[in-house]
Amino acid sequence: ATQTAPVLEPNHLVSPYGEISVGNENLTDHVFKDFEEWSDSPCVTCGASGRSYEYGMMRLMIERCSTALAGHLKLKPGETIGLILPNLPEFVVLIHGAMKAGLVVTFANPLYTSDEVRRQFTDCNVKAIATIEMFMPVAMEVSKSLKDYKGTIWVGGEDDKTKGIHGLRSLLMAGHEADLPKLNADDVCLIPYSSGTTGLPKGVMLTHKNLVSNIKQVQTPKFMKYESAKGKGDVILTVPPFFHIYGFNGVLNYNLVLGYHIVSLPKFTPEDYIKCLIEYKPTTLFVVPSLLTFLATHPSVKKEYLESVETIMVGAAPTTDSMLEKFLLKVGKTKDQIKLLQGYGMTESSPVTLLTPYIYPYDKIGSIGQLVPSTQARVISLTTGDSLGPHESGEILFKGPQVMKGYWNNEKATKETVDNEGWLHTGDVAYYDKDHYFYIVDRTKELIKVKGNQVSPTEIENIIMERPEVADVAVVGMPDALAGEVPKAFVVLKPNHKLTDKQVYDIIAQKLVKYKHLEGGVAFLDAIPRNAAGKIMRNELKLKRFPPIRH
Ligand code: 4UV
Repeated sequence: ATQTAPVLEPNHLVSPYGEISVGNENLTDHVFKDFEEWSDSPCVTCGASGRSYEYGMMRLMIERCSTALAGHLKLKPGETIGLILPNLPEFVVLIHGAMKAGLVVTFANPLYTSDEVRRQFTDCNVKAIATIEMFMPVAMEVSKSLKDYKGTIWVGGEDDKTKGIHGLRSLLMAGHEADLPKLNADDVCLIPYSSGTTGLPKGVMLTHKNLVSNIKQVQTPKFMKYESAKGKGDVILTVPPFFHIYGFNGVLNYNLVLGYHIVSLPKFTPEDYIKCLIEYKPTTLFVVPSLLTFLATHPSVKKEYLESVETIMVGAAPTTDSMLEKFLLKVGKTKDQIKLLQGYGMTESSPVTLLTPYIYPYDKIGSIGQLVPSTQARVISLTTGDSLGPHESGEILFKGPQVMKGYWNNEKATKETVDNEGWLHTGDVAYYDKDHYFYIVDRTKELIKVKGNQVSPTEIENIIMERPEVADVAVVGMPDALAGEVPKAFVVLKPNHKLTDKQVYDIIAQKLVKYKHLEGGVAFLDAIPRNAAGKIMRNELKLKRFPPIRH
Protein backbone atom coordinates (compact mmCIF):
# COMPACT_ATOMS: atom_id res chain seq x y z
CA ALA A 1 0.00 0.00 0.00
CA THR A 2 1.24 3.50 -0.69
CA GLN A 3 1.21 6.39 1.68
CA THR A 4 0.08 9.76 0.51
CA ALA A 5 1.65 12.90 1.89
CA PRO A 6 -0.36 15.27 4.01
CA VAL A 7 -0.74 18.69 2.41
CA LEU A 8 0.25 21.81 4.37
CA GLU A 9 -1.16 24.47 2.10
CA PRO A 10 -2.74 23.82 -1.25
CA ASN A 11 -0.12 22.10 -3.42
CA HIS A 12 2.58 22.24 -0.75
CA LEU A 13 3.64 18.67 -0.08
CA VAL A 14 5.39 17.18 2.94
CA SER A 15 6.96 13.75 3.24
CA PRO A 16 4.52 10.95 4.05
CA TYR A 17 7.27 9.39 6.15
CA GLY A 18 7.41 11.94 8.94
CA GLU A 19 10.46 13.58 10.43
CA ILE A 20 13.99 12.55 11.32
CA SER A 21 15.74 13.89 14.39
CA VAL A 22 18.30 16.42 13.25
CA GLY A 23 21.03 16.03 15.84
CA ASN A 24 24.47 17.38 16.49
CA GLU A 25 26.59 14.49 15.26
CA ASN A 26 29.53 15.00 12.97
CA LEU A 27 29.58 12.94 9.79
CA THR A 28 32.49 10.60 10.58
CA ASP A 29 31.28 9.65 14.06
CA HIS A 30 27.79 9.09 12.71
CA VAL A 31 29.02 6.91 9.85
CA PHE A 32 31.13 4.74 12.16
CA LYS A 33 28.84 4.88 15.20
CA ASP A 34 28.26 1.11 15.37
CA PHE A 35 31.50 -0.06 13.77
CA GLU A 36 32.55 -2.10 16.82
CA GLU A 37 29.66 -4.46 16.16
CA TRP A 38 31.29 -5.48 12.86
CA SER A 39 34.88 -4.55 13.50
CA ASP A 40 36.27 -7.67 11.79
CA SER A 41 33.96 -7.55 8.77
CA PRO A 42 35.19 -6.23 5.44
CA CYS A 43 34.56 -2.52 5.04
CA VAL A 44 35.82 -1.30 1.67
CA THR A 45 37.44 -3.44 -1.02
CA CYS A 46 39.02 -2.36 -4.27
CA GLY A 47 37.36 -4.59 -6.85
CA ALA A 48 40.31 -4.29 -9.23
CA SER A 49 43.25 -5.10 -6.91
CA GLY A 50 41.38 -6.93 -4.15
CA ARG A 51 42.93 -4.63 -1.50
CA SER A 52 40.58 -4.49 1.44
CA TYR A 53 40.29 -3.16 5.01
CA GLU A 54 38.01 -4.31 7.78
CA TYR A 55 35.89 -1.84 9.73
CA GLY A 56 38.19 -1.87 12.77
CA MET A 57 41.24 -1.24 10.62
CA MET A 58 39.47 1.46 8.63
CA ARG A 59 38.49 3.28 11.78
CA LEU A 60 42.04 3.10 13.14
CA MET A 61 43.50 4.39 9.89
CA ILE A 62 41.02 7.28 9.90
CA GLU A 63 42.10 8.25 13.42
CA ARG A 64 45.78 8.05 12.49
CA CYS A 65 45.12 10.08 9.37
CA SER A 66 43.37 12.82 11.39
CA THR A 67 46.25 13.24 13.79
CA ALA A 68 48.82 13.18 10.98
CA LEU A 69 46.98 15.86 9.01
CA ALA A 70 46.66 18.07 12.08
CA GLY A 71 49.91 17.24 13.87
CA HIS A 72 52.32 16.67 11.00
CA LEU A 73 51.02 18.63 8.01
CA LYS A 74 49.79 21.32 10.42
CA LEU A 75 46.45 21.64 8.70
CA LYS A 76 44.11 23.71 10.84
CA PRO A 77 40.36 23.26 11.35
CA GLY A 78 38.46 25.01 8.57
CA GLU A 79 41.31 24.66 6.06
CA THR A 80 40.62 22.76 2.86
CA ILE A 81 42.18 19.58 1.54
CA GLY A 82 41.71 18.55 -2.09
CA LEU A 83 41.39 14.91 -3.10
CA ILE A 84 42.35 13.74 -6.58
CA LEU A 85 41.50 10.10 -6.00
CA PRO A 86 39.48 7.39 -7.73
CA ASN A 87 37.36 4.91 -5.73
CA LEU A 88 39.94 3.24 -3.50
CA PRO A 89 39.72 2.12 0.14
CA GLU A 90 42.19 4.92 0.97
CA PHE A 91 39.67 7.47 -0.28
CA VAL A 92 37.64 6.66 2.82
CA VAL A 93 40.70 6.97 5.10
CA LEU A 94 41.52 10.41 3.73
CA ILE A 95 38.08 11.93 3.51
CA HIS A 96 36.97 10.84 6.96
CA GLY A 97 40.44 11.42 8.43
CA ALA A 98 40.29 14.99 7.14
CA MET A 99 36.76 15.58 8.38
CA LYS A 100 37.63 14.25 11.84
CA ALA A 101 40.47 16.78 11.93
CA GLY A 102 37.94 19.55 11.27
CA LEU A 103 39.11 20.09 7.70
CA VAL A 104 36.92 20.93 4.75
CA VAL A 105 37.22 18.47 1.86
CA THR A 106 36.84 19.17 -1.80
CA PHE A 107 37.18 16.38 -4.34
CA ALA A 108 37.91 16.47 -8.06
CA ASN A 109 37.45 13.91 -10.78
CA PRO A 110 40.96 12.41 -11.03
CA LEU A 111 40.72 12.49 -14.82
CA TYR A 112 40.36 16.28 -14.80
CA THR A 113 43.05 18.22 -16.58
CA SER A 114 45.25 20.47 -14.44
CA ASP A 115 43.25 23.48 -15.70
CA GLU A 116 40.04 22.00 -14.30
CA VAL A 117 41.60 21.02 -10.96
CA ARG A 118 43.39 24.37 -10.64
CA ARG A 119 40.20 26.33 -11.11
CA GLN A 120 38.44 24.35 -8.37
CA PHE A 121 41.33 24.11 -5.90
CA THR A 122 42.32 27.78 -6.12
CA ASP A 123 38.66 28.77 -5.78
CA CYS A 124 38.29 27.06 -2.38
CA ASN A 125 41.86 27.70 -1.13
CA VAL A 126 43.12 24.14 -1.01
CA LYS A 127 46.12 23.80 1.35
CA ALA A 128 47.04 20.14 0.77
CA ILE A 129 46.34 17.58 -1.94
CA ALA A 130 46.05 13.80 -1.67
CA THR A 131 46.50 11.68 -4.78
CA ILE A 132 47.97 8.51 -6.29
CA GLU A 133 51.02 8.19 -8.53
CA MET A 134 49.06 8.43 -11.78
CA PHE A 135 47.78 11.92 -10.93
CA MET A 136 50.87 13.21 -9.13
CA PRO A 137 51.91 15.41 -12.12
CA VAL A 138 48.54 17.20 -11.99
CA ALA A 139 48.79 17.59 -8.19
CA MET A 140 52.32 19.01 -8.38
CA GLU A 141 51.37 21.36 -11.21
CA VAL A 142 48.25 22.63 -9.42
CA SER A 143 50.03 22.97 -6.06
CA LYS A 144 52.24 25.71 -7.58
CA SER A 145 49.16 27.93 -7.80
CA LEU A 146 48.00 27.32 -4.21
CA LYS A 147 48.78 29.83 -1.44
CA ASP A 148 50.31 28.62 1.87
CA TYR A 149 50.48 25.11 0.47
CA LYS A 150 51.30 22.59 3.19
CA GLY A 151 52.09 19.40 1.33
CA THR A 152 51.02 16.55 -0.91
CA ILE A 153 49.91 13.15 0.34
CA TRP A 154 50.88 10.28 -1.89
CA VAL A 155 48.62 7.25 -1.56
CA GLY A 156 50.74 4.20 -2.32
CA GLY A 157 54.00 6.17 -2.37
CA GLU A 158 56.94 7.16 -0.20
CA ASP A 159 58.01 10.39 1.48
CA ASP A 160 59.95 12.84 -0.64
CA LYS A 161 60.85 15.72 1.68
CA THR A 162 62.45 17.84 -1.05
CA LYS A 163 59.11 17.99 -2.87
CA GLY A 164 56.89 18.22 0.22
CA ILE A 165 55.46 14.76 -0.46
CA HIS A 166 54.23 12.56 2.39
CA GLY A 167 53.61 8.87 1.75
CA LEU A 168 50.22 7.95 3.25
CA ARG A 169 51.62 4.76 4.78
CA SER A 170 54.40 6.59 6.62
CA LEU A 171 51.92 9.22 7.84
CA LEU A 172 49.72 6.49 9.28
CA MET A 173 52.60 4.50 10.76
CA ALA A 174 54.35 7.42 12.47
CA GLY A 175 51.82 7.80 15.27
CA HIS A 176 51.64 11.58 15.12
CA GLU A 177 49.87 13.29 17.95
CA ALA A 178 47.49 16.20 17.83
CA ASP A 179 44.56 17.59 19.75
CA LEU A 180 41.63 17.21 17.43
CA PRO A 181 39.00 19.93 17.49
CA LYS A 182 35.49 19.52 18.81
CA LEU A 183 33.35 19.48 15.72
CA ASN A 184 30.21 21.51 15.32
CA ALA A 185 27.40 20.01 13.25
CA ASP A 186 26.88 23.34 11.52
CA ASP A 187 30.49 23.44 10.27
CA VAL A 188 31.00 23.03 6.55
CA CYS A 189 32.92 19.78 5.95
CA LEU A 190 32.50 19.21 2.22
CA ILE A 191 32.65 21.48 -0.83
CA PRO A 192 31.75 19.49 -3.94
CA TYR A 193 31.37 21.48 -7.16
CA SER A 194 28.14 21.85 -9.10
CA SER A 195 27.07 24.24 -11.83
CA GLY A 196 23.62 24.52 -10.24
CA THR A 197 21.05 26.08 -12.52
CA THR A 198 23.45 28.28 -14.49
CA GLY A 199 27.06 29.23 -15.10
CA LEU A 200 30.35 27.66 -14.05
CA PRO A 201 30.74 24.97 -11.38
CA LYS A 202 30.44 26.49 -7.91
CA GLY A 203 31.49 25.17 -4.51
CA VAL A 204 28.50 23.71 -2.66
CA MET A 205 28.89 24.21 1.10
CA LEU A 206 27.62 21.11 2.90
CA THR A 207 27.70 20.83 6.67
CA HIS A 208 27.94 17.76 8.90
CA LYS A 209 24.27 18.33 9.68
CA ASN A 210 23.31 18.37 5.97
CA LEU A 211 25.11 15.10 5.27
CA VAL A 212 24.09 13.27 8.45
CA SER A 213 20.47 14.36 7.97
CA ASN A 214 20.42 12.94 4.48
CA ILE A 215 21.76 9.59 5.65
CA LYS A 216 19.01 9.44 8.28
CA GLN A 217 16.39 10.53 5.77
CA VAL A 218 17.24 7.67 3.44
CA GLN A 219 17.61 5.14 6.26
CA THR A 220 13.94 5.05 7.01
CA PRO A 221 12.60 1.50 7.01
CA LYS A 222 10.27 2.30 4.13
CA PHE A 223 13.09 3.14 1.80
CA MET A 224 15.53 0.31 2.18
CA LYS A 225 15.67 -2.81 4.22
CA TYR A 226 17.54 -0.83 6.83
CA GLU A 227 17.07 -2.30 10.34
CA SER A 228 16.32 -5.80 9.11
CA ALA A 229 19.61 -6.12 7.25
CA LYS A 230 21.87 -3.98 9.42
CA GLY A 231 25.19 -5.72 10.03
CA LYS A 232 24.06 -8.81 8.14
CA GLY A 233 26.94 -8.60 5.74
CA ASP A 234 25.27 -7.31 2.62
CA VAL A 235 27.69 -6.76 -0.24
CA ILE A 236 27.42 -3.57 -2.24
CA LEU A 237 28.95 -3.26 -5.70
CA THR A 238 29.24 0.34 -6.74
CA VAL A 239 30.74 2.32 -9.55
CA PRO A 240 29.37 5.85 -8.94
CA PRO A 241 32.48 7.79 -7.93
CA PHE A 242 33.15 8.64 -4.29
CA PHE A 243 34.17 12.08 -5.63
CA HIS A 244 30.54 12.83 -6.50
CA ILE A 245 27.82 13.34 -3.92
CA TYR A 246 25.89 10.23 -5.04
CA GLY A 247 28.93 7.97 -4.58
CA PHE A 248 30.07 9.68 -1.39
CA ASN A 249 26.98 10.22 0.72
CA GLY A 250 24.32 8.27 -1.21
CA VAL A 251 26.38 5.10 -1.51
CA LEU A 252 29.53 5.08 0.62
CA ASN A 253 28.43 6.73 3.88
CA TYR A 254 24.94 5.35 3.71
CA ASN A 255 26.21 1.76 3.52
CA LEU A 256 29.09 2.23 5.98
CA VAL A 257 26.57 3.12 8.69
CA LEU A 258 24.97 -0.28 8.14
CA GLY A 259 28.21 -2.24 8.28
CA TYR A 260 27.94 -3.42 4.71
CA HIS A 261 30.86 -4.58 2.60
CA ILE A 262 31.48 -2.03 -0.13
CA VAL A 263 33.22 -3.26 -3.25
CA SER A 264 34.11 -0.55 -5.69
CA LEU A 265 36.08 -0.09 -8.86
CA PRO A 266 38.54 2.76 -9.41
CA LYS A 267 37.72 2.59 -13.11
CA PHE A 268 34.79 0.92 -14.81
CA THR A 269 35.59 -1.75 -17.34
CA PRO A 270 33.01 -4.36 -18.37
CA GLU A 271 35.51 -7.14 -17.54
CA ASP A 272 36.27 -5.88 -14.03
CA TYR A 273 32.62 -5.24 -13.28
CA ILE A 274 31.60 -8.73 -14.38
CA LYS A 275 34.54 -10.19 -12.45
CA CYS A 276 33.24 -8.43 -9.30
CA LEU A 277 29.70 -9.72 -9.87
CA ILE A 278 31.03 -13.27 -10.04
CA GLU A 279 33.58 -12.99 -7.24
CA TYR A 280 31.76 -10.93 -4.60
CA LYS A 281 28.13 -11.91 -5.35
CA PRO A 282 26.77 -8.47 -4.42
CA THR A 283 23.31 -8.14 -2.89
CA THR A 284 22.92 -4.49 -3.89
CA LEU A 285 24.07 -2.57 -6.95
CA PHE A 286 24.27 1.21 -7.13
CA VAL A 287 24.24 2.40 -10.72
CA VAL A 288 23.69 5.35 -13.03
CA PRO A 289 21.40 4.90 -16.06
CA SER A 290 24.26 4.17 -18.49
CA LEU A 291 25.40 1.30 -16.26
CA LEU A 292 21.83 0.00 -16.06
CA THR A 293 21.81 -0.03 -19.86
CA PHE A 294 25.04 -2.00 -19.82
CA LEU A 295 23.60 -4.56 -17.38
CA ALA A 296 20.31 -4.82 -19.24
CA THR A 297 21.62 -5.06 -22.78
CA HIS A 298 25.25 -6.16 -22.88
CA PRO A 299 25.55 -9.74 -24.12
CA SER A 300 28.49 -10.51 -21.81
CA VAL A 301 26.35 -9.83 -18.72
CA LYS A 302 24.71 -13.20 -18.08
CA LYS A 303 21.59 -13.70 -16.04
CA GLU A 304 23.41 -15.99 -13.59
CA TYR A 305 25.94 -13.26 -12.73
CA LEU A 306 23.08 -11.24 -11.28
CA GLU A 307 21.53 -14.01 -9.21
CA SER A 308 22.80 -12.67 -5.86
CA VAL A 309 21.36 -9.20 -6.52
CA GLU A 310 18.35 -8.34 -4.35
CA THR A 311 18.30 -4.57 -4.84
CA ILE A 312 19.42 -2.21 -7.58
CA MET A 313 19.39 1.53 -7.16
CA VAL A 314 19.43 3.85 -10.19
CA GLY A 315 19.98 7.59 -9.95
CA ALA A 316 21.77 10.75 -11.08
CA ALA A 317 20.15 11.04 -14.51
CA PRO A 318 16.89 10.06 -16.21
CA THR A 319 16.35 6.45 -17.12
CA THR A 320 13.48 5.04 -19.17
CA ASP A 321 10.70 2.65 -18.19
CA SER A 322 11.70 0.43 -21.08
CA MET A 323 15.29 0.13 -19.79
CA LEU A 324 13.99 -0.79 -16.34
CA GLU A 325 11.78 -3.45 -17.98
CA LYS A 326 14.71 -4.71 -20.05
CA PHE A 327 16.73 -5.13 -16.89
CA LEU A 328 13.94 -7.17 -15.29
CA LEU A 329 13.79 -9.33 -18.40
CA LYS A 330 17.54 -9.84 -18.24
CA VAL A 331 17.45 -11.06 -14.63
CA GLY A 332 14.22 -12.96 -15.26
CA LYS A 333 12.57 -11.59 -12.13
CA THR A 334 9.57 -9.44 -11.34
CA LYS A 335 9.86 -6.06 -9.70
CA ASP A 336 8.96 -7.65 -6.37
CA GLN A 337 11.57 -10.38 -6.63
CA ILE A 338 14.33 -7.87 -7.26
CA LYS A 339 13.97 -4.40 -5.80
CA LEU A 340 14.38 -1.88 -8.57
CA LEU A 341 14.70 1.49 -6.86
CA GLN A 342 15.14 4.97 -8.23
CA GLY A 343 16.41 8.03 -6.47
CA TYR A 344 16.61 11.67 -7.34
CA GLY A 345 19.28 13.84 -5.90
CA MET A 346 21.30 16.96 -6.34
CA THR A 347 24.67 18.01 -4.96
CA GLU A 348 22.92 21.01 -3.37
CA SER A 349 20.70 18.65 -1.32
CA SER A 350 23.32 16.27 0.06
CA PRO A 351 21.92 14.68 -2.31
CA VAL A 352 18.61 12.76 -1.88
CA THR A 353 15.17 14.35 -1.80
CA LEU A 354 13.10 11.71 -3.59
CA LEU A 355 13.35 7.94 -3.41
CA THR A 356 11.14 5.04 -4.34
CA PRO A 357 10.14 3.05 -1.26
CA TYR A 358 11.44 -0.48 -0.91
CA ILE A 359 8.05 -1.79 -1.91
CA TYR A 360 5.90 0.19 -4.31
CA PRO A 361 3.16 -0.54 -6.80
CA TYR A 362 4.12 -1.78 -10.24
CA ASP A 363 2.40 1.10 -12.01
CA LYS A 364 4.85 3.55 -10.39
CA ILE A 365 7.84 2.02 -12.13
CA GLY A 366 8.81 5.21 -13.99
CA SER A 367 8.59 7.32 -10.85
CA ILE A 368 11.69 8.64 -9.11
CA GLY A 369 9.91 8.23 -5.82
CA GLN A 370 8.40 10.03 -2.88
CA LEU A 371 9.67 12.71 -0.54
CA VAL A 372 12.17 11.42 2.02
CA PRO A 373 11.40 12.34 5.68
CA SER A 374 11.62 15.97 6.82
CA THR A 375 11.42 17.10 3.20
CA GLN A 376 8.84 19.36 1.60
CA ALA A 377 8.20 20.07 -2.07
CA ARG A 378 6.32 22.38 -4.35
CA VAL A 379 6.01 22.19 -8.11
CA ILE A 380 5.68 25.70 -9.50
CA SER A 381 4.42 26.95 -12.84
CA LEU A 382 7.22 27.98 -15.20
CA THR A 383 5.20 30.99 -16.23
CA THR A 384 3.31 32.21 -13.14
CA GLY A 385 5.35 30.72 -10.26
CA ASP A 386 2.12 29.39 -8.68
CA SER A 387 2.23 26.05 -6.85
CA LEU A 388 0.71 23.38 -9.06
CA GLY A 389 -1.49 20.38 -8.32
CA PRO A 390 -1.18 16.71 -9.32
CA HIS A 391 -0.19 15.92 -12.92
CA GLU A 392 0.80 19.51 -13.69
CA SER A 393 4.44 19.95 -14.69
CA GLY A 394 6.61 22.76 -13.39
CA GLU A 395 9.88 23.46 -11.63
CA ILE A 396 10.33 21.37 -8.49
CA LEU A 397 11.43 23.08 -5.26
CA PHE A 398 12.56 21.38 -2.05
CA LYS A 399 13.00 22.34 1.56
CA GLY A 400 14.68 20.27 4.28
CA PRO A 401 17.71 19.86 6.54
CA GLN A 402 19.72 18.40 3.65
CA VAL A 403 19.65 21.67 1.65
CA MET A 404 23.12 23.25 1.38
CA LYS A 405 24.30 26.19 3.41
CA GLY A 406 24.96 28.03 0.14
CA TYR A 407 27.49 28.34 -2.64
CA TRP A 408 31.00 29.07 -1.46
CA ASN A 409 31.96 32.68 -1.94
CA ASN A 410 28.98 33.34 -4.19
CA GLU A 411 26.10 35.07 -2.49
CA LYS A 412 24.43 36.00 -5.76
CA ALA A 413 24.17 32.39 -6.96
CA THR A 414 23.08 31.31 -3.46
CA LYS A 415 20.21 33.83 -3.45
CA GLU A 416 19.13 32.77 -6.92
CA THR A 417 19.05 29.10 -5.87
CA VAL A 418 17.79 29.04 -2.27
CA ASP A 419 15.06 31.64 -1.79
CA ASN A 420 14.26 33.62 1.38
CA GLU A 421 11.93 30.90 2.63
CA GLY A 422 14.59 28.22 2.24
CA TRP A 423 13.24 26.61 -0.96
CA LEU A 424 15.89 25.07 -3.17
CA HIS A 425 15.11 25.83 -6.82
CA THR A 426 16.25 22.76 -8.73
CA GLY A 427 15.92 23.74 -12.39
CA ASP A 428 14.24 20.36 -12.96
CA VAL A 429 10.75 20.02 -14.36
CA ALA A 430 8.60 17.45 -12.60
CA TYR A 431 5.05 16.51 -11.68
CA TYR A 432 3.53 14.37 -8.95
CA ASP A 433 0.57 12.01 -9.12
CA LYS A 434 -2.36 11.70 -6.74
CA ASP A 435 -0.31 9.39 -4.48
CA HIS A 436 2.49 11.97 -4.39
CA TYR A 437 4.95 9.94 -6.42
CA PHE A 438 7.15 12.23 -8.49
CA TYR A 439 8.20 12.06 -12.14
CA ILE A 440 10.99 14.12 -13.70
CA VAL A 441 10.09 15.22 -17.21
CA ASP A 442 12.59 17.89 -18.23
CA ARG A 443 15.29 20.29 -17.12
CA THR A 444 15.13 24.07 -17.44
CA LYS A 445 18.68 24.57 -16.16
CA GLU A 446 21.61 24.56 -18.53
CA LEU A 447 23.28 21.53 -16.95
CA ILE A 448 24.15 18.64 -19.27
CA LYS A 449 24.41 15.15 -17.77
CA VAL A 450 26.80 12.76 -19.49
CA LYS A 451 26.61 9.29 -17.92
CA GLY A 452 25.54 10.97 -14.68
CA ASN A 453 28.47 13.43 -14.77
CA GLN A 454 27.79 17.16 -14.64
CA VAL A 455 28.83 19.22 -17.64
CA SER A 456 28.47 23.00 -17.46
CA PRO A 457 27.85 24.50 -20.93
CA THR A 458 29.35 27.79 -19.70
CA GLU A 459 32.68 26.09 -19.01
CA ILE A 460 32.88 24.80 -22.60
CA GLU A 461 31.55 28.05 -24.07
CA ASN A 462 34.16 30.14 -22.24
CA ILE A 463 37.00 28.05 -23.67
CA ILE A 464 35.67 28.25 -27.24
CA MET A 465 35.12 32.02 -26.85
CA GLU A 466 38.83 32.46 -26.10
CA ARG A 467 39.53 31.70 -29.76
CA PRO A 468 40.01 34.88 -31.83
CA GLU A 469 37.96 33.39 -34.71
CA VAL A 470 34.81 33.01 -32.60
CA ALA A 471 32.09 35.65 -32.40
CA ASP A 472 29.54 33.70 -30.34
CA VAL A 473 28.92 30.19 -29.09
CA ALA A 474 26.30 28.08 -27.32
CA VAL A 475 26.60 24.56 -25.98
CA VAL A 476 23.61 22.28 -25.36
CA GLY A 477 23.05 18.65 -24.46
CA MET A 478 21.85 16.37 -27.26
CA PRO A 479 20.14 13.05 -26.51
CA ASP A 480 22.39 10.00 -26.69
CA ALA A 481 21.32 6.40 -26.33
CA LEU A 482 24.12 5.35 -23.99
CA ALA A 483 25.39 8.50 -22.29
CA GLY A 484 21.93 10.08 -21.84
CA GLU A 485 23.18 13.36 -23.26
CA VAL A 486 26.33 14.59 -24.98
CA PRO A 487 27.45 18.21 -25.44
CA LYS A 488 27.13 19.88 -28.82
CA ALA A 489 28.53 23.31 -29.72
CA PHE A 490 26.93 25.87 -31.99
CA VAL A 491 29.55 28.35 -33.15
CA VAL A 492 29.30 31.71 -34.88
CA LEU A 493 32.54 32.71 -36.62
CA LYS A 494 33.70 36.28 -37.13
CA PRO A 495 33.52 37.46 -40.76
CA ASN A 496 36.45 36.18 -42.83
CA HIS A 497 37.58 33.78 -40.11
CA LYS A 498 37.82 30.03 -40.41
CA LEU A 499 37.67 27.16 -37.97
CA THR A 500 36.69 23.58 -38.73
CA ASP A 501 34.43 21.45 -36.55
CA LYS A 502 37.42 19.23 -35.88
CA GLN A 503 39.42 22.22 -34.60
CA VAL A 504 36.62 23.21 -32.24
CA TYR A 505 36.35 19.61 -31.02
CA ASP A 506 40.11 19.53 -30.39
CA ILE A 507 40.16 22.81 -28.43
CA ILE A 508 37.87 21.19 -25.87
CA ALA A 509 39.52 17.78 -26.05
CA GLN A 510 42.84 19.37 -25.03
CA LYS A 511 41.45 21.32 -22.10
CA LEU A 512 38.71 19.26 -20.48
CA VAL A 513 38.07 15.75 -19.15
CA LYS A 514 36.75 13.27 -21.73
CA TYR A 515 33.07 13.30 -20.80
CA LYS A 516 32.94 17.04 -21.56
CA HIS A 517 34.18 16.56 -25.14
CA LEU A 518 31.85 17.63 -27.95
CA GLU A 519 30.60 14.15 -28.85
CA GLY A 520 27.32 15.73 -29.98
CA GLY A 521 29.28 17.51 -32.70
CA VAL A 522 29.92 21.09 -33.75
CA ALA A 523 27.66 23.16 -35.99
CA PHE A 524 28.23 26.60 -37.43
CA LEU A 525 25.44 29.17 -37.39
CA ASP A 526 25.00 32.77 -38.53
CA ALA A 527 23.65 33.75 -35.13
CA ILE A 528 22.87 32.15 -31.77
CA PRO A 529 19.17 32.47 -30.97
CA ARG A 530 18.81 34.66 -27.87
CA ASN A 531 15.79 36.09 -26.12
CA ALA A 532 15.24 39.79 -25.44
CA ALA A 533 17.32 39.54 -22.24
CA GLY A 534 20.24 38.07 -24.21
CA LYS A 535 19.78 34.57 -22.81
CA ILE A 536 20.59 31.69 -25.14
CA MET A 537 17.43 29.90 -26.25
CA ARG A 538 18.83 26.46 -25.71
CA ASN A 539 15.68 24.52 -26.45
CA GLU A 540 15.50 26.07 -29.89
CA LEU A 541 19.05 24.90 -30.55
CA LYS A 542 18.29 21.40 -29.33
CA LEU A 543 15.44 21.14 -31.81
CA LYS A 544 17.40 22.45 -34.78
CA ARG A 545 18.03 19.88 -37.49
CA PHE A 546 21.43 19.97 -39.14
CA PRO A 547 23.23 17.92 -41.74
CA PRO A 548 25.50 15.29 -40.20
CA ILE A 549 28.80 16.60 -38.89
CA ARG A 550 31.98 15.44 -40.62
CA HIS A 551 35.14 14.81 -38.59
O1 4UV B 1 24.21 17.57 -8.57
P1 4UV B 1 24.12 16.32 -9.35
O2 4UV B 1 25.31 15.86 -10.07
O3 4UV B 1 23.62 15.24 -8.30
C1 4UV B 1 23.15 14.00 -8.60
C2 4UV B 1 22.77 13.12 -7.48
C3 4UV B 1 22.07 11.99 -7.73
C4 4UV B 1 21.64 10.96 -6.82
C5 4UV B 1 20.59 10.15 -7.19
C6 4UV B 1 20.13 9.15 -6.35
C7 4UV B 1 20.69 8.92 -5.12
O4 4UV B 1 20.28 8.02 -4.33
C8 4UV B 1 21.78 9.72 -4.74
O5 4UV B 1 22.33 9.51 -3.65
C9 4UV B 1 22.22 10.73 -5.62
O6 4UV B 1 23.05 13.61 -9.73
O7 4UV B 1 22.98 16.47 -10.43
C10 4UV B 1 21.70 16.86 -10.10
C11 4UV B 1 20.82 16.79 -11.31
O8 4UV B 1 20.87 15.50 -11.93
C12 4UV B 1 19.59 15.15 -12.46
C13 4UV B 1 18.68 16.34 -12.18
O9 4UV B 1 18.72 17.21 -13.27
C14 4UV B 1 19.36 16.98 -10.97
O10 4UV B 1 19.06 18.32 -10.77
N1 4UV B 1 19.10 13.94 -11.79
C15 4UV B 1 19.54 13.39 -10.64
N2 4UV B 1 18.87 12.25 -10.34
C16 4UV B 1 17.96 12.09 -11.34
C17 4UV B 1 18.09 13.17 -12.24
C18 4UV B 1 16.95 11.11 -11.61
N3 4UV B 1 16.75 10.05 -10.83
N4 4UV B 1 16.21 11.27 -12.72
C19 4UV B 1 16.39 12.33 -13.53
N5 4UV B 1 17.32 13.27 -13.33
